[in-house]
Amino acid sequence: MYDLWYWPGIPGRGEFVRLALEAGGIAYRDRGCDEGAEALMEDMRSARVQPPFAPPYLVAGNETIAQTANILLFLADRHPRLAPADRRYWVHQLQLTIMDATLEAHETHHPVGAGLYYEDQKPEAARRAKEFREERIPKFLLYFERALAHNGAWLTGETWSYADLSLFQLVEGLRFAFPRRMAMVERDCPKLLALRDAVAALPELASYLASDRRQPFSEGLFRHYPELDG
Ligand SMILES: N[C@@H](CCC(=O)N[C@@H](CS)C(=O)NCC(=O)O)C(=O)O
Repeated sequence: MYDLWYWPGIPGRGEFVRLALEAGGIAYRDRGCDEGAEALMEDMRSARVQPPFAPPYLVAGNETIAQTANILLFLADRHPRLAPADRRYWVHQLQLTIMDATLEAHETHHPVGAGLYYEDQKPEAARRAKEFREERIPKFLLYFERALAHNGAWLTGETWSYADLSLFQLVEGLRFAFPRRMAMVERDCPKLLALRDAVAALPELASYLASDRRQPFSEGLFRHYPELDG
């Protein structure tokens, strides 16, 4: 049994871990969602030999593992279904790239400081978002499209790995935040869209995706400010 700690009420980076746990049929407790933000902050303050810097983090017995891509790598070591052993570094490489894209998406609305309000950095956000949607979204998505062209329906070929699940979540987040731009870019990414649809249709995820445990987008990493889209 694992304990996942992440902020309640938003999918955020916790969702990349949740999707892997859910699709892998791995038992876990969603402690932040179940017990709230106060409990999360209290747990963060507790004395640990290997403290996490920020959520999400996973507690597995005596070990606490943080950094989203690191958590997924850790899980795949213990649950081989999550990534083929002979392509573990490829899957990790993809995951790190997905996390880069995710951070850049966050920086479109918080380009100056994560601790400041969006309202205090709107001109910088407008500049940053323009570059992100015109240059970076196509560059990231066409990279994944190219990766799929060399591998097949999934990023490792025959079946899904945790990177496919995370890529689904990235597309969902970008669609939420930048619907107008995504409608344009998606035309050039048929394989990526097929992967997105295949993850959405996975029997392993059906009950989770239909449940209220799946947090809707709102605040957090992916935010929809119409003035930042276009
Ligand atoms: N690189 C880390 C980033 C972790 C992170 O920034 N977590 C956010 C929530 S999504 C947070 O609560 N950060 C607090 C902080 O940076 O002070 C990861 O991929 O897990």
